[in-house]
Amino acid sequence: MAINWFPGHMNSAIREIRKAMRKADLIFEVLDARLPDSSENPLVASLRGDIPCVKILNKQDLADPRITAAWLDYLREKPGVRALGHDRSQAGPVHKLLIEARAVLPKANDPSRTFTAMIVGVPNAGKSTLINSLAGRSIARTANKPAVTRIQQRVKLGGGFALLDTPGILWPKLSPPACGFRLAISGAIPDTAVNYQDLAMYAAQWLAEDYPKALAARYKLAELPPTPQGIIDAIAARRACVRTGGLVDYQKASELLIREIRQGLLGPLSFERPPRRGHEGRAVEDPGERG
Ligand SMILES: Nc1nc2c(ncn2[C@@H]2O[C@H](COP(=O)(O)OP(=O)(O)OP(=O)(O)O)[C@@H](O)[C@H]2O)c(=O)[nH]1
Ligand SMILES: [Mg+2]
Repeated sequence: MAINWFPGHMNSAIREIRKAMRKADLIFEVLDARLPDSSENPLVASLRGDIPCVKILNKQDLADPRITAAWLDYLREKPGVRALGHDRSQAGPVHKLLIEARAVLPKANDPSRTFTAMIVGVPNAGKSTLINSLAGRSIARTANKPAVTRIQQRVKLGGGFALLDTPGILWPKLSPPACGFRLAISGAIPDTAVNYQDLAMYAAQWLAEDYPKALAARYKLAELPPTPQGIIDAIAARRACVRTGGLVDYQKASELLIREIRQGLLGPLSFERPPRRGHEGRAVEDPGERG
């Protein structure tokens, strides 16, 4: 079943973002490095017009570094786009992000100006954590669940910058369905709006195709069962997700698999790959190296 989550507060958050964007000098668009395509909100592109934008592939510690590098190459080919990888271990006020920001700002060296950089992205992408890293202190509230920031918060940095934290926003229809599944597995959609058993089936299929060795190693499976259902059964057996009477506890096994993916316990994983350019410049599927 397709996943969608567009609660009322998001509509008002979008209205506020639209209003504040008129005064922004720069957008930091926080994408999840594991899913740079699915976490790219189409509303941001339509709202920002020609305001300079730096795309930040955040949580790169959880993503496959080879694929993140390929995404960065792919994004940098787009006209006017700057892109860089980031994760929360990189702290401090004098930061490569601000160097990137200056590079895209006209009049960046005008000492009389304070530039406002607006930070936007899907829920739980790490926007508030990024603000805290840039500020070098804990100003914005963060937590490992979606929709923590509910109102905009302006934070003044030294060096001519102010940052505007914003609530995470999604869009009304998450399509294709894989986009909704990837966002949900990443943690951008709250537990109450997802069915963990559906997520686990999707994840088992994806991991068997893209990361069979990591999957087999984590759950000590000598051989991977040929179906997603078989994989969940095998994980359940390994981790004692069994009810009295020997019935498989699918909910428990599904939650365990999704939680361990989110925590990076299967190793760094990328949920999607950039399209590769074919001879005529058309995007073709990148078979890449899998395993
Ligand atoms: N592994 C990892 N986790 C991160 C990183 N950045 C943030 N997080 C974690 O992701 C969770 C969400 O971080 P927040 O900064 O609250 O995310 P947000 O985008 O502000 O979320 P909303 O305000 O709900 O939209 C927290 O548990 C952070 O510690 C990162 O680079 N790597
Ligand atoms: Mg936040």
